[in-house]
Amino acid sequence: MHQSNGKRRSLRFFALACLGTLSIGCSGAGSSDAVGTGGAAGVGGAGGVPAPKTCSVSEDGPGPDGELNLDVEVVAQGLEVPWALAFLPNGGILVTERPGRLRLIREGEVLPAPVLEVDVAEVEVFLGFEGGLLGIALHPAFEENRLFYLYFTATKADDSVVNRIVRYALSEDGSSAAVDRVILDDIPAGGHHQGGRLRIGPDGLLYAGAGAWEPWHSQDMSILAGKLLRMNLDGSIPTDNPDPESLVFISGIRNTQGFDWFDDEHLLLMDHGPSGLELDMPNLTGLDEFNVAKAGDNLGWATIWGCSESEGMVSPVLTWAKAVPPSSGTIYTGTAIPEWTGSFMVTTLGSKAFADGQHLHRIQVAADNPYVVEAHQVYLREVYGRLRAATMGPDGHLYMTTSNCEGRGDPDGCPEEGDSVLRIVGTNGTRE
Ligand SMILES: [Ca+2]
Repeated sequence: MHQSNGKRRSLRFFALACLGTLSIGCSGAGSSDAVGTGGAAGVGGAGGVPAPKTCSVSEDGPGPDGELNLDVEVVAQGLEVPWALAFLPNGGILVTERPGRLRLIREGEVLPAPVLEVDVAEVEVFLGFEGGLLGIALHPAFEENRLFYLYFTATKADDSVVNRIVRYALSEDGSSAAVDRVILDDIPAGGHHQGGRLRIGPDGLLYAGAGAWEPWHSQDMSILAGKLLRMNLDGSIPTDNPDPESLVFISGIRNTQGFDWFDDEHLLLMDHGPSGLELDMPNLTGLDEFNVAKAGDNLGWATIWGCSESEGMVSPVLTWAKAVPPSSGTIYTGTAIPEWTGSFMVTTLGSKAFADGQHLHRIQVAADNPYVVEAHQVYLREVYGRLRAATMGPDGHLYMTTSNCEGRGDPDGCPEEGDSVLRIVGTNGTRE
């Protein structure tokens, strides 16, 4: 912990004041860090999208159940903590397994030999290590150059633990891959909160969610942890980044594993709320976040959380009193479930103690304003356990992975068939 005792006391007082109400617009009075009158989300509004200063708290569990019965298919099984998916032009699916293996799924079969084994860090830590082989993204010109990116946690020669983005070239038959180059190294890492999601944005650039193990990292703009990073495809800094000398695109993040683009300007971005222990406030839990964020926004961690506000920081649009730990998030672009088209679909990682935090969450924002949540619903509550990846497939269906073989939610939670890749292909009427 790198904060002074004085700072810690201030944060503790703030948290108690805020949790005492858990209400919309908890203003953070009592904290020297928060002014309660700042713009919060109100600093937005460019591009014709108004940005209201609203933040709502789902007080009573994760939300209402969705009304549709879903047709869910098992695409593949026998995996160990599959973290991210990438769809190859020939129909194959690359899937990362957190212990360090890249696997190829072909016609429903996971090929026995990994495409690649990555030497990932192993760290002994309370509740288990969250690092390993995490995100994957194909280069936009993959069909020509066979390049793809991986994000993983590595131990360096001096025993420090970092997150790293490396670019690889996939062999023609997809059975192996070779290092092309290191794209970004030395993202500070720890036991938890690795971030790890990689995506190519609508601008064709590479975005990486980097989590913060040390809370203070998120507000230090010279540190890559606790940020959404934006980089050219070779890892260099885009000249139109908010700071043209920095990869930081959005700051004040605790641990994002899921984000997508509402339009060219606005990202929908999930962040994890506090566990409390990291700020010496064991009762400060829950408050996972759905944010709308633009280039240069500061999402507030570890100065504000929940609906509290502070000048120059952007509060979430929706947060939950009880933990709904979000992993991936993707906008449903398919038409098989027309009611979902345009919705932000979020997989969540509840533990056994918060089992209704294990589900697929649908967040519907207004078609002309992402800051307005029109509805949010819970699907597949406690059906498949912990859900990790959420990715739209080229077939227009939503693919997900389970994450039950990591022992985090339930040491006995790993089924005989291991973790799975699932896809939702349609609906089968409505709930009774
Ligand atoms: Ca936040």
